[in-house]
Amino acid sequence: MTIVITAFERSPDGGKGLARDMRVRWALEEAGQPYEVRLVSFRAMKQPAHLALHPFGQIPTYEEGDLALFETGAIVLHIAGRQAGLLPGDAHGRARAITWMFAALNTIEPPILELANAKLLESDKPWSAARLPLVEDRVRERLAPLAARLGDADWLDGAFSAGDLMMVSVLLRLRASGILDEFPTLAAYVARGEARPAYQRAFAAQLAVNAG
Ligand code: GTB
Repeated sequence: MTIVITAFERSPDGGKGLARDMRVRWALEEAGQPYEVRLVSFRAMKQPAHLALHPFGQIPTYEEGDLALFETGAIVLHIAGRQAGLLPGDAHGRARAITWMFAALNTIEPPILELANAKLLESDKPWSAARLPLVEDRVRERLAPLAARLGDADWLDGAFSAGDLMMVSVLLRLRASGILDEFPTLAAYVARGEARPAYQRAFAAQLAVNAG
């Protein structure tokens, strides 16, 4: 059954891997699953055909036969559950890897998104300069315990898992802010994720869309 995902026809980052189709592409590459990509414009994302797949009119979506999914957490979990390599074989290890996926999405990503929004949407507000350091500190408050838990390990809980895939995907967005470099072990962790051949293939594929 062919897997079809959606991605931006023209990504605002020009294909630097920051849009959320990247984490789905990466998971599919790690799982060795071929897939096709349907590109959608910002306008098309809000039309009924796409809204039937994604109630919030966003990318990415995932279709496989009569299954249609949205939300990258659910999509990556679905992919990881069907192939070896992204989730450990033992039940406890599997549950811990899924816990890290949730930690990435529920604990680490929100302050990072808040920072992105503060820079993107609020920079013209008179209070922006006063607020920004507070938002940056909220990110640091999450990264410090994450770095402490990672320690000098390569991955969060033994072998690379979907938990690492999601965590690296979330942390990547911080690079431009300089905050990631304040935590050298996390910067190295992200670089390890990016160095994986599956990541490289996914990155090249989404860059090709935007370069074309
Ligand atoms: N919780 C959902 C998930 O994880 O799947 C969030 C999906 C989401 O935010 N999708 C964004 C979207 O479709 C694209 S990734 N936005 C359009 C809309 O809401 O109308 C967010 C994103 C976009 C661009 C960059 N960039 O260029 O740097 C980074 C991240």
